[in-house]
Amino acid sequence: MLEGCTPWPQDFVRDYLRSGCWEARSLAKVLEDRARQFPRRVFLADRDGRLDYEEFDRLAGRVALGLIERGLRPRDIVLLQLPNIREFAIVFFALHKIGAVPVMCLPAHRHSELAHFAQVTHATAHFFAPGFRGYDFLAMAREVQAGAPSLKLLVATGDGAEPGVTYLAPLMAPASRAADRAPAPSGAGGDPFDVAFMLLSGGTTGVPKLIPRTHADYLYNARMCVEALGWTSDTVFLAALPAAHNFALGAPGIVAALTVGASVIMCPSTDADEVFGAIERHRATVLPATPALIIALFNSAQRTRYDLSSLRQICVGGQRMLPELFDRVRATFGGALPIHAFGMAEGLTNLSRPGDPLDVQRETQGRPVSPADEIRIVDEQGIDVAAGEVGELITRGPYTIRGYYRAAEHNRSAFTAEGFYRTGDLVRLHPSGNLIVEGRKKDMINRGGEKISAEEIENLILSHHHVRMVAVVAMPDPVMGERSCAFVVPRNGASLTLAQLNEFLMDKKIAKFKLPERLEVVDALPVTAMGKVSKKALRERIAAQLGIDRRG
Ligand code: OOB
Repeated sequence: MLEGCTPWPQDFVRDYLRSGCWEARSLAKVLEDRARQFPRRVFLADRDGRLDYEEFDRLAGRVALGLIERGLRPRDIVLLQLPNIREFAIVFFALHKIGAVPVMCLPAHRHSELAHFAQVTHATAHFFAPGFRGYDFLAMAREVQAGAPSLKLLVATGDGAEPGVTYLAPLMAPASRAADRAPAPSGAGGDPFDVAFMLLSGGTTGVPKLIPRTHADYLYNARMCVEALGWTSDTVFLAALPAAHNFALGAPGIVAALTVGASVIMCPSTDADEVFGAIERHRATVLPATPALIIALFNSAQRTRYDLSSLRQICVGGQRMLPELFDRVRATFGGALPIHAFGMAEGLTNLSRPGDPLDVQRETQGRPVSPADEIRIVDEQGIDVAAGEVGELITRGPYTIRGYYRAAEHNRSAFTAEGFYRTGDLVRLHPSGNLIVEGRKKDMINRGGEKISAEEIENLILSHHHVRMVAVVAMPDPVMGERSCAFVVPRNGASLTLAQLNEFLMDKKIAKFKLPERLEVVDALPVTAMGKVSKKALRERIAAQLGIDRRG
């Protein structure tokens, strides 16, 4: 396995191979197989049209050849930062044909995150869409490159003549018939049991952690999602949430669709009109969404203008879907079934099952997709709680990582000695065998499914010279579930406003969703009996304060 990763122990490897969880096939190989099996079936559609499996595979092959010509090599690590457009999937599979390893960056990431990923991985290339949402990604890419000498290649979507930039459009164009007949690099470049790509952790630490996922583990994860949800080659999956996120990428997502020869619609925006329009135009059957997105879609005046009757399943995850929201989804989207998706980039995916009794589907966050997933619910001492009691969910299995990339020290606390991943989620086992998420231990803000590490933002705020102490906590929000609130103790006599604080944080060039949305300036922070800052007391204080603000 790639240096810096933690392999599964040999006896587990043998078990996962023997039981058929892991197959010796890479992502590129699965694509090539599907292209042979379903050449004329649509794999991918977006605003620019449709690509069948064969065409798509050919395009990915051409791009792979072009990238090899420009110096990309097997096992190179690259930053993939593309929105939900066809190029996202084409480049993703082109990289797999080469055997290169993408880091799945979000379009929301900025210099600070990208520079960190480049520095940790020694990435050799950065893929981006120059003008996406009016932001100058090229300027950012150049700035990141200036500080990260390993980044030799900048690759932009479209066409252009900027010096030092490779453009994708010419790589996708047929060079000549002969070139297309030349053997495109095949999946041979990717060892099925080695790292295929790196996802990013929601984050509880000072800097985001990288999550190495192998071909075999991810394909198994995706296949089990397909099985749990009963997808077939007729499934039409609409990716409107960022495709680089595990939820839309494979759990269940684009890679899950690929395993059964289904179709994927790439939708670059979560704007209600765009999402509804894409559902209607492509007769989408499955929509993954966060509760925040579902609420925004409900609230859109446009909803009744579109024909949404093709929808069969609405997978809701990233945050807990309350039973009331489940009911509204059922009542509103003409017969589509809400599915709870309680997953994590580290691996474990829990889904509710269409065949379960309705009250179980409504009230629980589903159960693991694989019988080989081991889950335990433990107390502070690591001892299993009594059936039905709340405790921390810990897990290991054939698609849950054994360690973050190059993070030996953090891994010692994030995993148990037996290799269980400590999810930080507080759950309870329902008599049906499904899980109910009751809360979490980890120090993170879950803003509409986007995760913000309190520690990361606190460290940045502490570098402001007006700040003596800080604690960032979640405050309740009816749409986003949570938003972040910073409690600041200023230095003697200093003052600070939210606008000043956020201007300071924007200078640090971080993703915008991480900015605090409220600032409370206080004289002191409450502490626990152990002398630690009591975030619980702060969460309660801000929740009470918001209750007062909203009422009056
Ligand atoms: C998904 O993945 P991540 O890595 O962004 O975040 C994982 C964390 C979980 O540990 C949990 O705290 C929370 O997000 N979460 C949920 C949830 N789904 C995720 N909490 C309550 N209910 C749910 N349904 O968010 C993710 C990955 C794959 C599929 C779906 C979500």
